[in-house]
Amino acid sequence: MGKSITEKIFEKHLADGKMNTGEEIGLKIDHTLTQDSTGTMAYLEFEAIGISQVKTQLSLSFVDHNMLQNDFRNADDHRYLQSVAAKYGIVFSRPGNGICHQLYLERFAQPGLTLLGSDSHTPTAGGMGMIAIGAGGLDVAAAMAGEPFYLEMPNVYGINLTGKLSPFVSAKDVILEVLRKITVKGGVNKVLEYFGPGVKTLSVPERGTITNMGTETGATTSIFPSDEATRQFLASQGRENQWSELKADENTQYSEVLDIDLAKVEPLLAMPHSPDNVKPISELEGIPVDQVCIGSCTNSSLRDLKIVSALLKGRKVHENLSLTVSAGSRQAMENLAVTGELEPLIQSGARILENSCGPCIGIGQAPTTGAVSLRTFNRNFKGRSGTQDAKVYLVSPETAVAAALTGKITDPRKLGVFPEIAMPEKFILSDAMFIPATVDPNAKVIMGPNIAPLPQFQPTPAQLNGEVLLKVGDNITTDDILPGGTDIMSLRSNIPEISKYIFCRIDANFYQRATQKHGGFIVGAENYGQGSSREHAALAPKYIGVKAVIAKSFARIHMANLINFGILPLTFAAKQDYDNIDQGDMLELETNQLAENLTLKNKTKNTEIKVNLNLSNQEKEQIKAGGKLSVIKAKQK
Ligand code: MIC
Ligand code: SF4
Repeated sequence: MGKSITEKIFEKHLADGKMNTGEEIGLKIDHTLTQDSTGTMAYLEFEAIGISQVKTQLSLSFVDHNMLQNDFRNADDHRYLQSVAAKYGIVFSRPGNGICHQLYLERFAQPGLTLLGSDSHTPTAGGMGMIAIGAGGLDVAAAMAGEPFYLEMPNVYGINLTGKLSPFVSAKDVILEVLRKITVKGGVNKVLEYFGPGVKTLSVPERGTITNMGTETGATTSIFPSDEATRQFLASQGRENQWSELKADENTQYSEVLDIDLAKVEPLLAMPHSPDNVKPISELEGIPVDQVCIGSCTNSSLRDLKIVSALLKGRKVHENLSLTVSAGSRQAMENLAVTGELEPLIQSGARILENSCGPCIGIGQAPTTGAVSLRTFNRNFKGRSGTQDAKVYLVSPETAVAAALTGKITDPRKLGVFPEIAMPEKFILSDAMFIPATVDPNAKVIMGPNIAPLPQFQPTPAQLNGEVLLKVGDNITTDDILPGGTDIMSLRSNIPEISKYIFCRIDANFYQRATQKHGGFIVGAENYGQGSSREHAALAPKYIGVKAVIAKSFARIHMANLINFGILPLTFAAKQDYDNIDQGDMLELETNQLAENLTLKNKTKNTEIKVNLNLSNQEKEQIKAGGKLSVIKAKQK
């Protein structure tokens, strides 16, 4: 049987285990990346491991999320990150340089390598033919210390692309089509591997849009072959020597295959409040729009900005609507400026924002009350924009411009002739905002007053007792557990303070109740913890005494984060038992050496519920120790 690209890269990087689907394997990690809002914690953890420099080929630290400097906190975090980078051999991307995934794709991604990033959209680099995986900060810290990254060997799910996209239909519509078909949990424990004759019609940044948002299916990662288009992109970035060809063998057997004829893909939108709530534009045309935001790690490449510029040229943004544009990188912005393509944006009335995540994570540009906001981003969870009752739709750049010009949801194919855009053979390279890696044992790490010490946890006791502090439904996101937005995100390096906001948008009294009861249990349903990689959504609950989460199923990264901090991720043996447990019930669990089948006593209802705990031996060791950090520390000694 032939091998998929995924298997080929996994095989080359296999550090532990056997590549049998569902079994735990350890992968050697070549590159790591962090961004500021997960990075401060990752580097506090890395420092706690106690080694003198990173052991990876390349580690990068980006600042792109917490960009507002309303007070000292974010600025202090940036300074901390820069000082850590200078000490331990990490490349530092200065604030203002751009969004980690876009910058990484342009300047560092290389076919055949592995990347672990403390951000869930790290799979963007799969567009370059890499295995790029999102993980919690502690897993990235461990990888920087040379530890393999452990994961369940995923199924390799093939997506066969044929045909060619029609004018005004773009890569975003392709991934929305995938989401429409497989939903926000259809990718769990799978790598989405693209193949087929349609692949060559897509450039690397377009592939990056698709692999970026593969994250929304819950996939471990997504990957494209490395081919002539990859070579061309690397050449345009002055990195042709880093190219190598990568393709699946002819007779590869994927676990399943999804066929997509690119010629048949239409402009699509993901309706509020889930990325898989996808509808064709024909069903939604005419809805008045209040805001349009173009950018984010999904749609901010030079290709996307050029299309936006060409479509806006000579036209004005509708007077009832605000249009924002944020480039993914300084490089994209500079290349747009030198060809005169920035000017049409300015003249149209677009509000040009900094090269950063910005409105995507509620850092500025919150929509008006009840607004309809069309965004080229990847997530539209309720409240994520900063306005609880805003209705956020996810769209392509082409659909975004059509709405910006007409003031309502409009099929972009009505904009006339699709403009030709020319991509540069050689980009103007703009690397001045990267500070190269240095190792200086004497360098001082500078910590501001908002950076609190890492909490220490006790080993997990043999019996867990407590109340069900909260019962929630399906698809609870990490934004629900610990929201984004300016105020809360400035507390990312301060666990005692940020823990006050756990579940604050779902239940304003949660923190008070949980701390009064000295912690307890959370009950979730399907796909608990979908969305981001933020380990704070596990670390902060642990800090206030959450002992276990009992759910019907978990999202991959969040489950790993729970284990990393010693919270038991239990699944109902029979899903209907979800109905036999209520908020306020008193529970008791004999952890029984963390066996696979456990019995949960519901003391309030006087019943017993069977639950499962699927942990590898090393995960058991970590849970017993009260978290992964002490286990890694001991190993490094
Ligand atoms: C997101 O898009 O939700 C974030 C903000 O980029 C997160 C990381 C974080 O919470 O800091 C992610 O996707 O992992
Ligand atoms: Fe930033 Fe949004 Fe991408 Fe997250 S999804 S990395 S917040 S641009």
